[in-house]
Amino acid sequence: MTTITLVQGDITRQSADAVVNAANSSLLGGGGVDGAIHRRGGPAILAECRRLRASRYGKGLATGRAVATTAGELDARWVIHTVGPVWQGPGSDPSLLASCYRESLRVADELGARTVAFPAISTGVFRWPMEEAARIAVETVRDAETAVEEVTFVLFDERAYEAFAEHVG
Ligand code: AR6
Repeated sequence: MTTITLVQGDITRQSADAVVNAANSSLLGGGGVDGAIHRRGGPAILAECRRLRASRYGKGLATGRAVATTAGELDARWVIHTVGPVWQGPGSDPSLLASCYRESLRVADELGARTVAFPAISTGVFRWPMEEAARIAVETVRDAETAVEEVTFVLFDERAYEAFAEHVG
């Protein structure tokens, strides 16, 4: 059983075996969580992302997929980069958002990570409504077959925290 914990705060201050980054397919950085992780984690993360782009991920990382790098100076062993889907309006297919959580946990299992911190993927720049994104995140983690013992959702503000709390009993 995976324990689900909620924390309000900055994911770059979280200790975990693996911290998940809400990246984009370029893997070369951006704003939001991505910018914060690269800033605090230092240049080793970007250097490894560039190597991934020069090798296995020449076309970038597809939406819904995940890949790991060093966590640089973060208090973690790995950053798992995943690419959330951009909200396309009502009726948007939630399967790629669910896939981000499932694939990140699959990568965590491959690495042997037992504790994983997630942000609320796609709920910032990618505009996914928080309430629905929270439900998808919690249900997907709850249903995942994984050896990860603790998943911590690190929510930036109170609204996000409350949205996740609705689904974590
Ligand atoms: N810690 C925890 N949560 C945070 C932090 C932080 N330091 N900073 C922002 N959030 P976003 P996305 C929250 O935009 O929607 C980037 O440019 C934020 O309030 O980081 O998946 C990438 O390069 C929101 O609730 O990710 C991509 O291009 C949530 O984290 C694109 O944004 C996710 O917001 C990805 O967009």
